[in-house]
Amino acid sequence: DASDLTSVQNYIKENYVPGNPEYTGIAKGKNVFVIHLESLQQFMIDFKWQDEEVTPVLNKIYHNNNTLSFDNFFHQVGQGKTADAELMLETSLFGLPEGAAMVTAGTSNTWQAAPAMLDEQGYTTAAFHGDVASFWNRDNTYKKWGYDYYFSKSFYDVKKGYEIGYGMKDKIFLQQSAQYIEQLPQPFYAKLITVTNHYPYGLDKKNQTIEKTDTGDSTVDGYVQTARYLDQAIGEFMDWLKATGLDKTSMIVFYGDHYGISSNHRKAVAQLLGKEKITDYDNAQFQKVPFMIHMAGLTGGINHTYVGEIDVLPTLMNLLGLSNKDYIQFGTDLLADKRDQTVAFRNGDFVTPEYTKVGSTYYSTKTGEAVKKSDPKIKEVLDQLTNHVSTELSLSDSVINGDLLRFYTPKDFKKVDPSDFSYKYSTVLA
Ligand code: GP9
Ligand code: MN
Repeated sequence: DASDLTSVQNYIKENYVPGNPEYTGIAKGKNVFVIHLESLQQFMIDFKWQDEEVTPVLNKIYHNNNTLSFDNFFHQVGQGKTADAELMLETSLFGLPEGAAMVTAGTSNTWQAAPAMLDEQGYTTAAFHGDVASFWNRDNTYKKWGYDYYFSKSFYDVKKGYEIGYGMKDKIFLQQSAQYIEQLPQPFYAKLITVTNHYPYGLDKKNQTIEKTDTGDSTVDGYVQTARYLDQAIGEFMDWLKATGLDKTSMIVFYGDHYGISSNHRKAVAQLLGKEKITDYDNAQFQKVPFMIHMAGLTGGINHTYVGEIDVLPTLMNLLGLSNKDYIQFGTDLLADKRDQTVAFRNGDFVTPEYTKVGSTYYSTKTGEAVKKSDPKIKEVLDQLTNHVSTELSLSDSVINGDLLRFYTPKDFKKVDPSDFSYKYSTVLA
């Protein structure tokens, strides 16, 4: 009930770290693109297979002077995979320990999500995805998050051979999305969800532009091919942004939603990384995904802070000049100076610059060696971190399970009425 909210609010207040003032408002009024890089892991960045970069376009963006890149950014998803990533990015709440909150609570709950906040700032908000509208209950959840538009499969011209796996092939999807983006009143917030680089990483012959890897693990070896295809699709999209001039007026955010290669494929991963084997520690470090913010005029660089998906929304809010002080959010501005660097995984494990927890074992993050809990000083630190993570996760769960945001509306936030939105093709034509 409403009293549960008090413990959440106390926790949020105690742990609150304001956004980095040097970045406050530097993207104010800009268009925002959030580009979802399906299943793309950080190890693909600068990775070479047979002397060729797999993702040359993203590598260039990663090293660009106008890109803030992160090389210790972790995904934090649970069973909800893509849906958990979307939820964290749009609300700074964790996905649930089981199932996908977008499915179980997306329709019924009250949310304070990015689209609704930006709507208040005069933004047009739109999500784009080449799968059916109902997947992960997006059609209902997006209405509750305040998206003005949701362009799903029925908005696209889908010919034979245009689809693979869960939806339209990324190049065709992004090409056709352009016609809608061009019509959005500016400034806009546009989320584009790619899908071709998705398990089991199948791709039609004519789009294969790099050899498969040779680990012999059939679900791993196609990964470089679909990752390359995704990379080319991004390249075409960036060219289009340049041609339209949108590259000058937009902030472009890229993120990998979760691992592409699960821990069932350690032997193959060891081979790809040139390691003898993949330990539990290695597997935890392997959960890094790309996160990059690209904008004309931005002073870029590679930031090594330990961060995760939960931290994206507070970061974007600060860049856009919005304070998150009144909001119930579990993340912290990625760029904040004195931030806590404990990255919680959904199962209660965590990574910090010092320690990595996997199950009941703790490792030194620097060396990968197991840490002995027999030293009482170390034990105290580890217990404290473990408690902190489980408290954070369970408070976030209580927000979603108790639908607690219905009891509290931040000032400046206008409640969302989902009946304001209808994601029908006919209403866009009109
Ligand atoms: C389908 C897609 C896939 O619409 O976004 O979700 P995932 O399987 O990655 O969770
Ligand atoms: Mn996904």
